[in-house]
Amino acid sequence: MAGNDNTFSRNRFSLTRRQLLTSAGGLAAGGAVAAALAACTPLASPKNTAWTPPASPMRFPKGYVWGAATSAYQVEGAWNVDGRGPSIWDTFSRAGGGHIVDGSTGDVAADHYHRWKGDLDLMKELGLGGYRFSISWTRIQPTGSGAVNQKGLDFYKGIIDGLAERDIRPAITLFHWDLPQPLQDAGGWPLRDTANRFADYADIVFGVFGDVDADWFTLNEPKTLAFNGYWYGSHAPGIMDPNQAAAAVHHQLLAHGLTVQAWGAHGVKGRIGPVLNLTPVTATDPAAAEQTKNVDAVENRLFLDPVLKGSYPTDAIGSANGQLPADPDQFEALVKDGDLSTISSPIGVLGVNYYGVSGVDLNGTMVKIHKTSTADWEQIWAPGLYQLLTRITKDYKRVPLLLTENGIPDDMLQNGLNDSARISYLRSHFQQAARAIGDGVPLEGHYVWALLDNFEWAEGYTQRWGLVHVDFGTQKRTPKKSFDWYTKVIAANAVSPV
Ligand code: GCO
Repeated sequence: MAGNDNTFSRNRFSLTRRQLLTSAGGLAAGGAVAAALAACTPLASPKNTAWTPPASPMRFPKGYVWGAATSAYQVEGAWNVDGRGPSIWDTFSRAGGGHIVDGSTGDVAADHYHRWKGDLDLMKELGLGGYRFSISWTRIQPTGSGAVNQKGLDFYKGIIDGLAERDIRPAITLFHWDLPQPLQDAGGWPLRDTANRFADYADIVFGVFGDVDADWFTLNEPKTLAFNGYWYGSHAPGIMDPNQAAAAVHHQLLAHGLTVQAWGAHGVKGRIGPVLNLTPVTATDPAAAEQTKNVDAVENRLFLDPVLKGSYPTDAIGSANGQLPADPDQFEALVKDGDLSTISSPIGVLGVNYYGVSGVDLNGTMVKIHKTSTADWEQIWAPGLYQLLTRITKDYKRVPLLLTENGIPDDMLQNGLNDSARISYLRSHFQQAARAIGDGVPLEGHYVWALLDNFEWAEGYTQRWGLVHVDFGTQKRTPKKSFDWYTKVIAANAVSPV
């Protein structure tokens, strides 16, 4: 396990972390990053940069789902209550050693486990059409296999029924990174059997909730778990091995495919798909085209191609600049006959998490080309959303899209509740979403990350992403200014220019 208390290791796909891993110079490469930052200019196409929003409000199609999202470990707390078993995030956060910047854990988080009724009322007040949450595997199967914990099922039944009473459509994610610890002890996602264990767990959930008309999501951001968890070591389980990361990619995708099949076999209502975080990338130097193509393969096509085309890109894994530096032969050996047809089982919806763009330099390092939010990996560039949505629609078979996450943490310079930076961010991204719909993208909804301030993984409680402020001492909820603004957007089903 890595003892990560330096600034590099906390980032999701930080320029520094990537530089550290891909350059022989290691830490000394910091100077090169600074030089790249100083030298680079955005090369986004004029079509993307020239567009300006119309002076009148942009309207959304009838039935467009305005949502907000959370995930189990980040909000629930109650880590050892009612039979819940330990996940890799309990182990990772409780281990100390600088894994979490403020030394915190998700033991209590936003105490949503005990306060969910009030939180559902807040959603109603906001006017949400959809709420995306995740089910904690270890509440349902405390050890990740075998016995089912009825109290865990009851908790989610309460939420599902509560949403129905308030006329809010559930978007249910089966897995948001909280792998049962016993399964990690057995090898975790680099082990093929974990995909089968996941399919068994999904089978239990579908058996109980098969009549719930929802947008079902298999796994959240398999990329982040594989890379941050098994390559950079900055997230649970804190491993630093690109070969394990590559294996974790394949086995999570296999788990996704098996789950889509289980969903079909149960005749579950609604539709199902994965949630992928995707990132448009741009060369910062005309000579960096190949490197940029490699980074695009690692960041985007490694996930989109198997799910939507039934094949892996050939340029994602290898030793060239910008590639995932795992052994391509070892990776190929993991992919058994039939795996790709399982992974590409037809889906009814694709969840897309959008947090921004990145430049790529000659080293194949992801570098900064736009201002970041308080989260240093998040380069804010709303036209990138349009670029991404139109690209998915053009390059892949047509599938309904939901933006399953999009948001920023509070600006350090703004006092908590007066979050006008979040309003500007959301406005510009809603506008680009409307623009994409106007150009024929089948985008059907937009979930803001997040409903509540919560446990932001390795950043602990130092970044607040919520529409609702949470005082973690008293658990008092206070809507921020963005909450009121979003209420008006939802009521009008339109986003105004100012
Ligand atoms: C992710 C996760 C969320 C994060 C959010 C902000 O996309 O990383 O789905 O759990 O909290 O993205 O980093």
